[in-house]
Parts: sequence; C-alpha cells; structure tokens
Amino acid sequence: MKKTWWKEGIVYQIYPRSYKDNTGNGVGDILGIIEKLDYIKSLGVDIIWLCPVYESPNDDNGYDISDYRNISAEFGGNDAFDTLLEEMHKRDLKLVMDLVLNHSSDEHKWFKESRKSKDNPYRDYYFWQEAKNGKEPNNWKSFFSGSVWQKDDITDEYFLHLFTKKQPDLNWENPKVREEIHNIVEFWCKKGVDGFRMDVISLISKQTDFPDSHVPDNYGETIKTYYANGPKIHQYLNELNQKVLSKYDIMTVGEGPGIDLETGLDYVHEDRNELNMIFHFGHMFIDNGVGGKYDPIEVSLPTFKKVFNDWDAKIYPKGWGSIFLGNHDFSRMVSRFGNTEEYHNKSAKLLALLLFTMRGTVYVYQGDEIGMTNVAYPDISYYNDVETLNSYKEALAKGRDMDAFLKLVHRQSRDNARTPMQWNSSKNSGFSDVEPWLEVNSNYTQINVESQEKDKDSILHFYRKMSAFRKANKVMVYGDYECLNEDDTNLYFYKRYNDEETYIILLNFSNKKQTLDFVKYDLANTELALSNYSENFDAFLQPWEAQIRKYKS
Ligand code: ISL
Repeated sequence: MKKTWWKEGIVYQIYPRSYKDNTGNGVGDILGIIEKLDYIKSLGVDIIWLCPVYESPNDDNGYDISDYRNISAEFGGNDAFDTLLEEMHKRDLKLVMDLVLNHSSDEHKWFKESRKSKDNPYRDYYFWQEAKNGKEPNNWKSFFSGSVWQKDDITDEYFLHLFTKKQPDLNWENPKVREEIHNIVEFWCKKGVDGFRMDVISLISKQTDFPDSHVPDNYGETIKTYYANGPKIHQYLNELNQKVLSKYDIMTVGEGPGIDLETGLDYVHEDRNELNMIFHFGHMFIDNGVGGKYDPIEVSLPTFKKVFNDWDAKIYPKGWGSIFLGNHDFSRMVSRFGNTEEYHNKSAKLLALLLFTMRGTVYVYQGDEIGMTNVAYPDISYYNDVETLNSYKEALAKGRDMDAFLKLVHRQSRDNARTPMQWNSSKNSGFSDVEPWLEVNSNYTQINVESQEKDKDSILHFYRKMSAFRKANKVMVYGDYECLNEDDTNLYFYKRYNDEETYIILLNFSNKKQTLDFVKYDLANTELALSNYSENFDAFLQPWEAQIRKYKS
C-alpha cells in the first residue's frame, strides 16, 4: 500500500460560522480561525477542512455558492483567506477547501442568466423541464422537503434542485459546465490549497430522463436508486482528475450520499484515478427509518460494527477510507454514540480512541475534542438550519404531534453540531462579544476549552494523547483491521496488525461492567499501551472503558 501524507494526516473540520468571531458581528470568521491556529496545531492535527467560505446568500450556510472564486466578506474576504493559507503553511498545516459542485446558488450569475429565457446561452447550465400533466416533471423529493422541482414564472418551466430551491443543480452533461468547473478547481490549486472535500459528489450525474421514483416515500432507497451514482459519474470524476487534480499534490475526499458497499470502491480505487477517499454514510444514517432521519429506528452495536467491518473489507487494499463519527450535518457524536448523562468524559474518550485506532484517514469535527453535546432549544424559533425548519413545516402541515416532533429535532437537527464553539465560561462561551447567530449550548460553563486545558484528565488532553499515539504507531494507519466479536451487543474488540506487531483494541460500549475473557484473547501476552481509565482490571472492563493493548509476541 502506497504511503502518503493524506493517509497519515489527521483532519480537523471547521464550520467557520461557529468557530470564533473576531469581527464582533456574532458570526465566526477567518480571523478567528487564524487566532486559533496554535490551538489547532496543539491537537496534533495536520490538515484543516474548512466548510464553504465563498460568497453566498447563505440559504444553506455557504453550501449555496454565488461566486466560486471569491471569499465572502462576512468571513473576512480574500485577504483574510490568503493570510490564513500563509499562516497555516508556516505551521505545516494543510488546507482542504469544501467545494460544492453539484449545485450553485440561484444568485450565481450563471443561474441569473439561465432563467432569463429558453435560448439564453446559460440555459443548459441547469436542468429545465416542462410541466408533466400540469404538474412537476416527476415525483422526486428534495433532501430538504417538498418537490425537487421549482416552477419559474419567467419561462414557465421547472428547474431541478435536489436541495433547497435556492440551490439549483448544475448540469454536468453540458461540457461547458464541466470546463467552468475544471477552471474553478485549477484556480484554487494554483492558489496553493492542499485539497478538496467535494460536496455530494455522488449526485453530479443524473438520470436525465428523470423517471418517477418507484418508492417515493423511501428516502434512502430513492437517493440510492435515482439521485446517486448516475451513469456518467465515473467519466466526470476521471476527467476532473486527469485534467486538473492529478497535476497537483493534493488530497480529495468526496461526500457520498447514496454510495454503498457495491459502488464505493469505484470512487477511490487507486488504479481508477478519481478521488482519494469518500465519506460514506453507512454508520451516519444507521438510525434512519424508511421515512429518513425524523423516522428514527433503534441501533444495535453489532449493526454499527458491521458497517466498519464491511467497508474495511470492501475498500482495502486497493482504496482508502475516511473515519469520522460526526460532522456539521449530524448530531454530536458523544450524544449519539456515547452517554452524555453519566459517562460524558469516559464515553467521549472511548469514541476518540475508536476514531484514532481505525484504518483510514481520521476526521475530527470541531468541538468533539472537548466532548461538545447536542443542544435542546425550547422551541423551533431558536433553530436556524434550513433542513430542520423545512422538516418542521412539513410535519406541521401533515398534522403530526409537534411536541413529539420537537423532541426529534432535539435528537436529529443539524444545528446540534453548529452551536458556537465553547472556548471558555465567559458570556457567549468566548465565541463572540455579541449575541451569536445561533445560541450557545447552555452547558458551556462546564464544557469548554479553557477548563479542559487545566484538567489533565480532560477529553481535550486525551485527544492530544490519541493523535500522538497514532503518529508514533503507523500500524494504526496502515495496519490490517480485524473485528473479533461481531455479534457482541456491548463490546467491540478489534485487532490492528502488520508483519511486525499486533495491537488489540477493547471497547465497552455500555454503562455496565463487562466480563473480560482474558484467556480467549490471550491478554496475558499483552501490555497495556493506553486507556481512558487510570486503573484497569483483568477480569472485566469498566463502563465505557477503552484500552489499546500490544501483543508481546
Ligand atoms: O444533512 C443530512 C442529513 O442530516 C444529509 O442528508 C445531507 O444533506 C447530505 O449528506 C448532503 O450534505 C451536504 O450537502 C448539502 C449541505 O446542506 C450539507 O451541509 C453538506 O454537507 C447541500 O449542499
């Protein structure tokens, strides 16, 4: 397996709007990130993935780009960005930009032209269709509620938007669109950025005859069958790679709703020259029922393990994976997979230990290094996320029990991950001097960076320990992975090994002591390398205990 910086590097994801406000308008900005670079470096990370900072009307907080070459003034503009890149490179930190190429903003000049007339030169930059039987061209539903089709009165036709109606889908079938995109990517490569996270890249090739979904109410199935992995996806990615990406030493990670075990490797196979990595959502959509995230189902540990086992088996040795347990689109990882009530510290550390001992590039989402948790605002007016608000409106229109729905929002809203970073216990958590764009989680007085800096037993210090451990032990990066107890409902054990050394990782995903079979796993022949408890026992694992042990022979 080829060794590269992006396989070994640890990525830290920043949602700039919520990181640090230095200009005093309640919105995080690039100067704020620059101020925190030494902190970021101290975490032992190598790469920053910056969520979109381009000009945008912010219907979806930057995932609706109106100018791909300019940085939004709200975040500090182009000068601030250039300084950021310079300051990062000085510290040997690499910068990965978020690129949203499946759709633009409706305020992008291409779309403004496109909607003007049917014969406008930009018309075919987007997908326009006539009404079918006086209605939308098909029954597809948007990721963010309602139809994917929006009627535009100027020409009396519908345009396609898989996300909000302010995010029209770009027509990659059109070679001119692809050329524009190649030029944009080249522009950022020449500027010296070190890579791209490509938003919903699995959706760029569509079935352009737009057939009706045969399962319109089955969200996951519709995405997989109709929106993702279209007929020309690999042609487009290969072309982008050959024309631009391959000329630079950069990393690429494609975000992939609808990518599954059957289709995943094709995106990242090292002989195919497309992307380096993808984010699949096997474990992230694990609690989604047929109706999607607001129709949640119970999750068991064996199902969770199966996702990791199956993907690892499928991808290696020809491809490379990405390991993450949360990002700006999901609830907080410790609220989701840990226990914030009784074992906040221990369970956050166990999840960190899992992240840093898995095969694949590790992605840490801002705030997870201090165990930030979900928020539960008292009513919907506190929420900002367009996906949350649209789902709420839809539920209201359907006459659902809205008290129960608010509880679902508490559990599932993307705003859980977007509350301002908790720097200290002063007003607004040290994020801003003024009222922030989204209310700070009220637990900031207990959970914040400043207090965890002082506490040697904090989650923050544990992240530092884990990143150092991974760096010092490359078997954690390149070694093989083998799950040892697929069916156990409380314990997750796995090995990481190469020809020279073997480690065993022991994780107790429960609130109870669990018996440890010392003999079965030959643990007498191991040495403890690292744990989230200061005292360990041969006969059992304590609640949410996590251990790394190394075999002596
Ligand atoms: O957010 C989700 C579930 O909570 C996902 O369905 C998400 O919409 C999907 O993974 C695509 O996400 C990406 O593209 C969106 C943007 O809103 C997200 O923030 C981005 O990560 C549209 O650009």
